Order: sequence, then C-alpha cells, then structure tokens
Amino acid sequence: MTLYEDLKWRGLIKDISSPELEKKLNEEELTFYIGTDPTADSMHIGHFSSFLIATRLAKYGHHPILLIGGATGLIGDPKPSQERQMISKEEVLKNVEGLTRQAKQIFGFEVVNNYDWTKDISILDFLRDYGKYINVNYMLDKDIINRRLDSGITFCEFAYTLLQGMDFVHLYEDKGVTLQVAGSDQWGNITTGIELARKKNDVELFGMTMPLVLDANGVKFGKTEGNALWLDKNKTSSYELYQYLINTDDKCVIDYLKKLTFLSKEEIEAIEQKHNEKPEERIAQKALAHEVITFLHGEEEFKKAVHISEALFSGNINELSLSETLDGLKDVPNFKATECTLIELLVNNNIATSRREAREFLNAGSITLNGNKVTDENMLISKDVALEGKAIIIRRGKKKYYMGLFE
Ligand code: 485
Repeated sequence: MTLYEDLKWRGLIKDISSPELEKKLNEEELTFYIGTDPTADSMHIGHFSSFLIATRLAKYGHHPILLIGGATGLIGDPKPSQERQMISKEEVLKNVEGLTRQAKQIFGFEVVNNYDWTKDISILDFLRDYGKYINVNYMLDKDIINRRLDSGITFCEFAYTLLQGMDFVHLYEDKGVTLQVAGSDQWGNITTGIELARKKNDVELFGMTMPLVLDANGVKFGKTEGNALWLDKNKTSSYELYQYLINTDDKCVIDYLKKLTFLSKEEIEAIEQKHNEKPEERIAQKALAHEVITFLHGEEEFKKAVHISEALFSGNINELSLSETLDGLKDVPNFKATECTLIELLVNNNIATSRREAREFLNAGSITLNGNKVTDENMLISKDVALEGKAIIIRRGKKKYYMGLFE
C-alpha cells in the first residue's frame, strides 16, 4: 500500500491543497511541519492524534519538523466563538519549555520555536514584507474569521493567520519545508502561508489537513467532562489514560485503531474480526490502549496501568504499592485519616450513614480495608494498619472505594 492509500484508508485526509500532493507523498522525500501553540505546559491526547502524522510520514521517508508557537502563542489563534484570553509572556515561555521537552521526548524529531524568527521583525517590515502580499478581503473570506465578523474580532487575532503564514514561508526559505499538516480547523492558516509563498517567493507550497477525531456522541476525542487527557503522565496517569481508552465505544474503536496506532490494515482487520466475535472481551479496546500507552510512556507504564485496573476490579488492592494505589484511586472520595475505631472511621467519613448501617455492612462482610475483609467494629485504625504507613483504602460492596490518608 502506498503512503497516500494508507492515509486514505485510515481516514486521515480531509483537505489537500493540490491533487499533485498524492504523487509527492508517494514518490518524493518532503520536509514538512506541524505546529502547536503553547496554551498549556503539556499537549493533550487531541494534539497527539494530530502529531502522530509526523511519525507516520517519517516512516515513509519524509522529514518532520515540529513547531512550538512561542510567537503565535502570544497572540492566540482565533476561535470561531469568541476572542481568547491573552496569556502572560511568562506563562507562554514556561509552556514553550514544557512542550519542547515533551515533543522531543515523545516524537524525537527536530523542534523549532517561531519566536526565534518573529521576535526581531519590526512592525514596518512586517507590513511591507508580508502585509503587502495579503489582501484583507482574502482574509475576511476565511471561515473562522468570517464567523467572527458578527461578534467582532480584534486586529490582534485577525493578524494571527499572517504570523502562521510567515512561519511556513520562513521554514521553506530556511529548511526547505514544502508541506504543512494539521487538523482541519487549520486550513485557513495553512492556505495563508501557501498564498504568501506564491506571491513572495513564486513557489507552490502544499497543505494537508486531517479530520477531527470524534467519539460516538460527536464529541472531540479525548474530552471527558471538560477534563483534558494530558500527555504528561504526572498530569494524567497511564492508568487514567488506560481507563479512557479501554472504555472506548465499540462504534469508534476500529476508527481509533486506524487513526491512533501504527498497526497495519491486516492487523486491524484481524482484530476487528476477533472483536466482533466476542465484543465483551474488548479485544480492540485492549489493543488500542496497549498501542497508545506504549508509544507515549513505554511498555512498563502500560503493564502498570493494567495491573492497577485488574487489582481494583478484583478488589485485590493489597497487590498495589502506595503510588499505584494513589494513581488508581485519585478520583474516589477521600478523607484525612486520624486514629479511631473502624466503626468511627466508617461513620465519620460518610462511608456509612449511621452506626447501625455501619454494623450491617460489617456483619454482611461487605467492607474491606486495604484488600482484607474486616468485621470487628472496634478494630483500631492507625498508621500501623495503613498501606506504607499512609493510606487506608476502604471498599464497600463490590465497587465503591474510599481513601483515607494519614498525614
Ligand atoms: O506556524 C504555526 C504556528 C502555530 C500553529 C501552527 C503552525 C498552531 C495552530 N495555529 C493551532 O492553534 N493549533 C492547535 C493547537 O495548538 O492547539 C491544534 C489544532 C489541531 C491540530 C493540533 O494543533 O487545532 O487541528 O493541528 C496539532
């Protein structure tokens, strides 16, 4: 299968700037770039789904450059809805550092920062050398700018597309970049660069966008109740990522395997067939979680995530270390533990609504403490019974967990 056929099969091509790109991708070695703005100190899984294209094209011999927008991040790419809150310069700088480290570590390609070539351009040179080539009418026609005309757009955000266009031209002149790839919302910015290069350099540059990856409800992949899934494992643990991926809807999981992994067509079709025979085994979800987590954090982190999930599911949490327990139970109700009896612990921390109910739970054998069934209401709860002297994990019934931590 050619690269282009592979991208098509995965559903990774939304728009291309010219039909010639197919031949170029299949037959030439292109230097291309993809960029992101430093709006946070870590990328999230949505960025990952786009940045993976870099690795995909690199596997076929093309040369990726990853751009972090130290300059564009100071301005803010207009959203179709409303003006962005400006981020302080200190924060942008801090975010650039985080993202640069992360991009190098995860993808291992050259990383550039557009602040380096933008910071010294004077306002007069900007207007003469770039502004002169781009007609305002042309900019007003761009989808996102057009959608902002009623509610309004400041000159600051209006000028953003020119900055991104300048990057494309700069990277062409400096590094021979001829292709920019991105998610489909970037089409307007990519074409500004193509237009600039055509007028300023008399050269044809190319652009390609990918469709947004959506879940079964049409919500952007990776968005869960407003919480982003970060690529920094200190912000989103491998276990949390595992939980998200393992719960992927059957309707989307094959699409995700195509878009988020490097498994081949044959491999994915084989998984699909096995999956359809026994959907309850979640074979496709397991393959997805395995591929994504090992790519991002390595095999050990994947094993750890599976280990935590299995221990929590079976209730054998005494198999977990303190740090694994903290990862796995981050979101359960938690409380400050103090020395007391077991029944006081249950009542004072709302695990039972009354002493009577607490006794019922204990007598029915439905309470476990750090993985062991407990029935004696007078049992002394102290650091001595806590996991690594710190954590008291109570499970009530099959699934309900609570965590108390000694100081
Ligand atoms: O020269 C460039 C300067 C800035 C950018 C790209 C090239 C960033 C771009 N304007 C942007 O805002 N990208 C988004 C971001 O940074 O969060 C997202 C896109 C998405 C995908 C992803 O970046 O919305 O489609 O391209 C990598």
